[in-house]
Amino acid sequence: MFIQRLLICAAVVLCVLTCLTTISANTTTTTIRPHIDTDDNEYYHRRYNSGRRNCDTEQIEYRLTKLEVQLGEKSAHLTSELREGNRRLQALEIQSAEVQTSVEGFRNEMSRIANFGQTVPANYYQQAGVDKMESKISNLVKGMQLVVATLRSLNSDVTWIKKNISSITNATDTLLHKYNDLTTKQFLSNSLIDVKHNQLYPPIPPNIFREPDTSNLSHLPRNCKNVQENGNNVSGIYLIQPHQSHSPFMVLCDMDTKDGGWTYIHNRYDGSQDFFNNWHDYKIGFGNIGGEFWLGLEHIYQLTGHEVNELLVELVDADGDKAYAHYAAFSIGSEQEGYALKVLGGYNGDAGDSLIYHAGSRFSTKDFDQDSWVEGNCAQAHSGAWWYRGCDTSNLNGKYLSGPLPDDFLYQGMYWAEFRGAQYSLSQARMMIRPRGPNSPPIFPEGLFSKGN
Ligand SMILES: [Ca+2]
Repeated sequence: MFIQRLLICAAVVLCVLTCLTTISANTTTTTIRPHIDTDDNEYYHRRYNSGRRNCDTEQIEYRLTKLEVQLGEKSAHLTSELREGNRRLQALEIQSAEVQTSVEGFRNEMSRIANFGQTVPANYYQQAGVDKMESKISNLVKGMQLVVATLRSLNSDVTWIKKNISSITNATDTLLHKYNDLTTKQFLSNSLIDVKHNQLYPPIPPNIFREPDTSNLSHLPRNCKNVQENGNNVSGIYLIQPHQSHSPFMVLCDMDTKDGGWTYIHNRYDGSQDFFNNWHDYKIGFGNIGGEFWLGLEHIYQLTGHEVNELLVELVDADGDKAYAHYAAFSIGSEQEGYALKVLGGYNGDAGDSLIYHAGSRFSTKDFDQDSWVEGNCAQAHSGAWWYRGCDTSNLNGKYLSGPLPDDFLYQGMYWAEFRGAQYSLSQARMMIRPRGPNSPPIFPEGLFSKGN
């Protein structure tokens, strides 16, 4: 009996071991293979039918294994579904944002259309098809989407520009602050003129100035008026010596015009003399006293620097028509003062006043720029030498061309703006001076100093 029971237990143990071995092998297979198909069932049935062991646990293990496989399948499927769901969710979020934007644009556009509808005739919508309207609305929504995108971009640009403006404002403030410490271009230009002048003409020490030696004064006339006063009433060339001159020199005197006694300082009538000369020539004078000439700035200063003179300018155009400009007061400064036109006033005449613009200006030549034109040299630009300012309304030492000029010769000729203009070259010009006398016209207009009385 015991042996029989022992054999039964041994058979059961053997059966269990066999089943465990089978389950182990089967589990490995199902883990690798994703599906338990019909062949597998047949395989298990064959193993089950062909086995001589009848064990219920085999079926249980089979079902557990099948459930495990199915569970794995479901898990993999759910994972895949979860990933797909996430992907769709992200896509939906994007689409949602786009739709929201479109809706906003659509609302705005509908509002605009509604407003527009109030202004159109009632039969407008009847005439226009619904499809057409929908198409239009669709296009408008797309347009609005584009506008919204553009606005966002613009907003970004505006932010960037604001930052730049802020930066520029700060930089400008800094520059303005520094600008107060800078000298102006005009100041530098004037300083340069003074430096150039001082290099050419160093200031004279005070102890060099001396009173004229009256004990050794020349008995020569001091000017043409003095010649006339000495009884010479014939126009011509005379030898004179102003008090301020260390040596005598020849001058041309006019004893006929306006009571005579005029000393020529400038004479042109045929273009035989070149007047486009340098500073040294204009200082000491050039040309032929018996023909065309410039008396010289130093001589003019000797004649006018210590007593106020009258100035008479006489002009003749290419047709022989004459005009004159008379100034009751005329005087120029010394070489140290740049031979500036220091005194000028009391104009009368029929040529017009084309010199008063130059009052106070220094004399400039092509090689010595003392004008107030910062960027250039008037003497070079207008082919002359004059009391240029910035630049001129007269240019009597300009080119001798005689008559009307082409456009590119504007300001180039021997011209007097008030008489024939600046695009013209006169045929004759002369400038004469004479010390003021008791019969000279008043320097200032009558009543100028009597207004307060
Ligand atoms: Ca200049």
